[in-house]
Amino acid sequence: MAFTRFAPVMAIIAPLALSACADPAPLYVDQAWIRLNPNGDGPAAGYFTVNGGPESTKLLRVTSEGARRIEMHESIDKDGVMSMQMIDSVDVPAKGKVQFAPGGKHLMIFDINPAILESGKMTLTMLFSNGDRLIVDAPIQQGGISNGNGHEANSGNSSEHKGH
Ligand SMILES: [Cu+2]
Repeated sequence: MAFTRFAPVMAIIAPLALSACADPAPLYVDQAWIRLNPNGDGPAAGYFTVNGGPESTKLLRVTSEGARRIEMHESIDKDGVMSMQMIDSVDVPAKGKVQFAPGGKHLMIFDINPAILESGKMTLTMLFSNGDRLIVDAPIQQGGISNGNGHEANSGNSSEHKGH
């Protein structure tokens, strides 16, 4: 009796295991984080690494319910003067790595929802030209200045002090 019950289950598991072995590494995003603007209300910056899948694709857009607007930018050093320009899309080569990092490509994140700031992380949705839609949680880091940073930072500090 037991054998006849288990037999159909085994038949289902075997093909799944085979196809998992044959799959190459998929497109994925890691090392995502957000740095708040040290100047209080200015836009925050977002950084992450895109790891290319078996085929090349393009990152088209990053969105979040936690912010009003997100743009992709690239910092450029022109004769020693740093500036940045908006970029429409970013090529992600097959099996390649594309880094959004300080001093280079980055997200500019405008008007983060205060509830998201409190939660300490923001969920980003990344749309690619191959139809992939990746959802990534990015921890939010303060901009490196702990004082005079607006009420969100202050309320965070006071709740910490309650613990003492
Ligand atoms: Cu920018």
